[in-house]
This record gives sequence, C-alpha cells and structure tokens, in this order.
Amino acid sequence: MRRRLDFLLYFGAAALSASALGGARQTGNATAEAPVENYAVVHIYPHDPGAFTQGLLYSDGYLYESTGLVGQSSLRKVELESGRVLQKIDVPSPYFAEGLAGWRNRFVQLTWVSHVGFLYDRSTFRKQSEFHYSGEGWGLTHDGRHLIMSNGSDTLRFLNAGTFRTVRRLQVSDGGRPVSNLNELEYINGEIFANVWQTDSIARISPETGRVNAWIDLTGLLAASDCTPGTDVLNGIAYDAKNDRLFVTGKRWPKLFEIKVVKSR
Ligand SMILES: [Ca+2]
Repeated sequence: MRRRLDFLLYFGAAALSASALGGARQTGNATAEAPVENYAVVHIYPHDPGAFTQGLLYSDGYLYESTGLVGQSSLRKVELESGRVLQKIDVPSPYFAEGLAGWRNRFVQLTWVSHVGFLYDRSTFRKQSEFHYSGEGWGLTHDGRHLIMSNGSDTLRFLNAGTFRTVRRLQVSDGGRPVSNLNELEYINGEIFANVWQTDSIARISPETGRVNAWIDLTGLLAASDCTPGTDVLNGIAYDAKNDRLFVTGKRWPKLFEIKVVKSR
C-alpha cells in the first residue's frame, strides 16, 4: 500500500511539474518555446484613427492599407509622414475587407466571410476582377512565389497567385502547440511575421516548418493616453525592404510606429 502511495505521489508531482512548466520545455527543439524579443521605437507617424486596419504593406514610398467593417471598408494609399490618405476606393456593403497584398501590377484584397477576393489595378485602384476561396479571409502577404493567407486558425495557406488555388498548408506551432488566431501577415527576409489576434505579440514564423522562431512582444507600444473606447487591437505589419524599416499599427490606432526588434538576452 505504501509503495502504491509513493507511486501516486511521484507521478502526481511529475504531472504538476509538467503543468507548471507549461508542458512544453521538456524535450529537444521540437517542443522548445520560441524566445521573446522586445522592441525599440524608431519613429512615430500619424495614422487615421478611423481606419480599422486589416491589411498593411509598404511599396514604392507609400503605405497601402485595407480597412474593415461593413460600410467602412476601403483600399487606401497613405502618405507615411503625414498619415494622409492620398487615394481611396470604398468597398461596398456587405463586404468586410481584410488582408492586402501587392502582386505585380495588382493589389489583392480579401474579405472576411464573403469568400471573395478583389483584384485592383495597382495605380488606379480600378477593380479588375474577383476570385473565390473557401473559409474566412484574414491576413495576406506573399513570398515572391505564392500568396500566403491566414483565416484566424493556426493554418496558413499558400495560394497560386494566378489561379488562387491552395498549393500548400502550413500549420503554425510553438512549443509543440498550435498557434491560432493568426491575423495580419508580412513576409520579411525569409520569415512570415503574423499578428496574433487579441494579443500584443507578433509571431516570426518559419515558412518551412511552421514553427515560431521568435515572438516580438509589443506590450505598451500604444500609450494608454492614446487609447479611446474605439481603439482596437494591434494589427498591421509593413516592411520597407529597401531601407529595412518595419512598421506596425493597430485597428483605429492614431499612430503608426517604425520599430526595431531588440533581441532578448
Ligand atoms: Ca502586411
């Protein structure tokens, strides 16, 4: 009886210990959790506090932004320094615009639950055509070969940019556990950066394995004094590859930040 009690105590303690550790830091790289990186603000720019940011990218000296909500959705060209909207096309009801990517001479814009994407002329914003996909549309970017799309789950889809067919699925995980709520995306130097909905974190994802290489913790980026009842979550990542500038903002944030990632010690 005593032996049985020892057995139970031993395994009870082991289970508690694993639980306290999150059950993930125990064996090898496959289950090791990614390091957390911090940030430094390089520059602060104005951002339209009415823009419910769902897609963001930088191209040829300008920001391009897709904003959501039914009746408020749009595609915009934005001047970085002033936050001024230089060009805009409204996306009519009932569509809720989502992710945005530039592909050759077009912009590709997703919608949340309408299963339809829009193709626009890159300079005139004239809508050229539509395409269809299954499931929800959240974030969008590309790696130069394929469009990469999120849908709020832990799985990214790689799409043929001509046919919009899914050619590959990538399940994203950290510490052996799935990372869901993947939202706005940006492909940067061989990694997929992803906002995780309702968090202040950006995941840096390996496109090959789906593992999170590192987390960028952006807690405190938007000061409490800049928040209003309408201020929503961190969302929106853009990258100026030529000048190595990383931009982030959020839904209805009054500011857009250029940041540098600071590696944790
Ligand atoms: Ca982006």
